[in-house]
Amino acid sequence: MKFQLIRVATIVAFSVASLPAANAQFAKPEDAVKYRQSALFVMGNHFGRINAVVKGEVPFNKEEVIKNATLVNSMASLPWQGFGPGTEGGRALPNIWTEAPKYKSYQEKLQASTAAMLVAAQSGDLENVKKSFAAVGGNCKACHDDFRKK
Ligand code: ASC
Repeated sequence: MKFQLIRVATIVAFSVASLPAANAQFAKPEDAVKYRQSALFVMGNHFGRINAVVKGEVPFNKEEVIKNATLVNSMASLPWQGFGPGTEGGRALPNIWTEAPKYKSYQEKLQASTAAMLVAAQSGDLENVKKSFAAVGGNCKACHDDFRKK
């Protein structure tokens, strides 16, 4: 009986330890949805601040753009852990889970482009910033078109 219990406890412990990290980090699926929406919101907000510079609404200040590009680049790695198994909902289309490799490739493209935007910001050349900004925006849009509810 005691041996049985230890066996069960061991199996449970190992099963929990091998759960995907995304599940371990959120108490309930709604928390994962909230997390990913929050991360995307913060990313969008800082991207929007660069947009204002690109559109000429706000004067180009290299240090400010570097700050915002750094934040966009950091945030770009976060939302995806909020799309774990069993977290369907919000504006997420079901193909996020059925076309996982494609979804992942979009994430990677986005992250490559946000890293390039940061490099562009550091160059201090507004034309570089504009080009790299457009590339990031294109990646945001491509993913929204294919994976976000209209
Ligand atoms: C933004 C923002 C997005 C993207 C997207 C680009 O500023 O919040 O989600 O740009 O609209 O097409």
